[in-house]
Amino acid sequence: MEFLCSLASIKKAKTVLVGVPYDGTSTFRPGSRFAPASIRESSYGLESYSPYQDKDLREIKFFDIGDIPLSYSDVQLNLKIIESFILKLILKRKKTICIGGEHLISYPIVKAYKKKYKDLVVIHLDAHSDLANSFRGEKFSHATVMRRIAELVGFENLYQLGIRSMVREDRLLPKRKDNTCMLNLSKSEEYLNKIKDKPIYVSIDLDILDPAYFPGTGTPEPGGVTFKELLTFILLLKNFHVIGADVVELSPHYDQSGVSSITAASVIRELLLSIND
Ligand SMILES: [Mn+2]
Repeated sequence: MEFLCSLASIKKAKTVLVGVPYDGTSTFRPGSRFAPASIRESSYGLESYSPYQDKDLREIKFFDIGDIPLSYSDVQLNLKIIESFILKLILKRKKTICIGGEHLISYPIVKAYKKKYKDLVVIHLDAHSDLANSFRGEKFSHATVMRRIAELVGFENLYQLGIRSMVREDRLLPKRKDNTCMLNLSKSEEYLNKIKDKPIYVSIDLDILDPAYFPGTGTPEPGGVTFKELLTFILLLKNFHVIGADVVELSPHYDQSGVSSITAASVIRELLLSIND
């Protein structure tokens, strides 16, 4: 099953939706590997028209390519598979929106983008800073992913929004005082205006949302933003040069109501409509 209103082929698509069903390093509560299928299914409960943007999915050209075939046991192998899959799409001049999976998937994706865009900037929305140098002995984990990404693009090119779970030492890392908006999304516009001439990659960990709106996730954290606050951020993106994005960390089975999957599908609909041009 493909996402609502996907084109039948990749040829004319500007944006490609890619499922990355990997949760191999999830420590607390795994299950995000089930997110891509759940989001696609939930997309059929939505209308294709967005009243927020006065745009319709039928008016834009995107293609849902399905899931990347992955191994479940070998982290490094999976990172390589994801990177080369995404790089091929970038070289075909496609934007990608990847559906996780856990947050570690952002690392190989950003690595692929960095090969084409030397001045790449990453905007990271999350409840968690994900800045640990290693986590339970592992360098590559959902809890270290932004540290690895910062090493790739430079701390000065990593902006973080909505962070409300971290260790004090994270604040001492380079540029964290200037480039981190704690607790909410209030600095979105300020940050975007600083980087308006640069290619921007956006990584959205859905646990930025308050668990009241989004309980279906592995590491829920109280005190989050509302869906409308996240939407305001997504709508801003249409004025900037966003070259790719990911939406990660839905674990559908922790929300029996199914609202979390529908929320994730809504976020993807709005992202598709906002960044497709
Ligand atoms: Mn998180």
